[in-house]
Amino acid sequence: MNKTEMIEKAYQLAKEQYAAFGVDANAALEKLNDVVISLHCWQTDDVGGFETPDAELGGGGIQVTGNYPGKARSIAEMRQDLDKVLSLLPGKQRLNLHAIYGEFGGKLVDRDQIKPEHFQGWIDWAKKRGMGLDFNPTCFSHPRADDGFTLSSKNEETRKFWIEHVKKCRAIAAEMGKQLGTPSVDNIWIPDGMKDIPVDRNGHRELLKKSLDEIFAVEYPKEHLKDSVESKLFGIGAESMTVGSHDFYLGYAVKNNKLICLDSGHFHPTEQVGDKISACLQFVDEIMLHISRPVRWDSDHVTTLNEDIQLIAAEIVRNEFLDRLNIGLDFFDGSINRIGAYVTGTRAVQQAFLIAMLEPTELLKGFEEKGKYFERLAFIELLKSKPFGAVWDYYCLKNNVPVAEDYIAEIQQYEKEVLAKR
Ligand code: RNT
Ligand code: ZN
Repeated sequence: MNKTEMIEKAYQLAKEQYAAFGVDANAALEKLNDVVISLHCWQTDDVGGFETPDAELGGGGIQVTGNYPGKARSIAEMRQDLDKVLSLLPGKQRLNLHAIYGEFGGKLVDRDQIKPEHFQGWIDWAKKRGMGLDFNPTCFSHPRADDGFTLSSKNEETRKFWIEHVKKCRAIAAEMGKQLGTPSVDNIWIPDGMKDIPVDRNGHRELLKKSLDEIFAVEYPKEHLKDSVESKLFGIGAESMTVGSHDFYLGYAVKNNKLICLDSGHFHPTEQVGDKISACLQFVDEIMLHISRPVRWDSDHVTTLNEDIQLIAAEIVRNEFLDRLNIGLDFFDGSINRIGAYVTGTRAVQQAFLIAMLEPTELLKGFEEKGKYFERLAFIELLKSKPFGAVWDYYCLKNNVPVAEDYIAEIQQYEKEVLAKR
């Protein structure tokens, strides 16, 4: 039997096992095509951006560790890397850009001066690939953010500067959405917070609210732009207070009809983003997700197929929430092959969705509603050993992307031929 025959045979057997629970594996694979993941561009270069030749991530309470060779040094290299990543992923993706990844033509264009023209190259790039784009203001790695405050700064000049930046970002994102025919999510995250016990929490939160109100006073068509706000519990060097906490932004999003962005690394370790989805969706229309993996003090390890991610996917699939979720990733690891980080992390999230789609939800719900909690638990455990891997392999085969471990060799080859020469 050759490899293809083996994959097909394994799939047929797996299909029968799922059918015994009333699950149609073919239908699950069909549905998996609706899971569109927005790839965060910043894993290509450790959140450096290309405003200046030597730009690096600085401050903002986030960090990239590691110095693995092969980091993208230009937008051309970044695009080459992204194309490699896309070639190794089944299904559909979008691209999530940060403002520091504009094409500024070697000139220093300050953040309050950026324009859609600086991103036209990206729009054309995405159009050619049939992809949508998402966007993010960059309110860090800048002298005006060095004191730890941006939109909630008590320095009026600083605050105005960042308001202008975020306004420009919304205009850029709206233009992306307009040209690409799919709304662009513009996600606002700011690092504002304090290392040590603050006294005027309220003052900063009033300022942040005021800044956001001013930013959102400009209206754009919904078909072009969706605004989202991202909360955080704490950052490195901002351990005692984050101005944009979850309470703050959830309140803001509900009151002002915005999207709430839930980053899985931004909560207390015992909280689960999967649990928050159905809570938030009672009150907001849509959610933006930053799927990541928190490990101790770091919120941004490469995603793996862990229980947190599986709960997120299960909650979305069980409730048919896919069209209300904008799924993005947010991890940055400079200590391993960066292309490998993308592909492993994205495939893990896709697998979580596949597992969710192979769940006999009605059966489990039936146990739950009858109070048969032992049976519910037993089935949840049983499902863990069902052959979802065979279904996944078949999906990759049908999508003409490397199956199972084959993608590893492709990345090793790319490292040898491209990355090692940088
Ligand atoms: C930071 C936030 C934010 C950033 C990116 C680079 O804690 O998660 O989303 O990771 O904007
Ligand atoms: Zn995030």
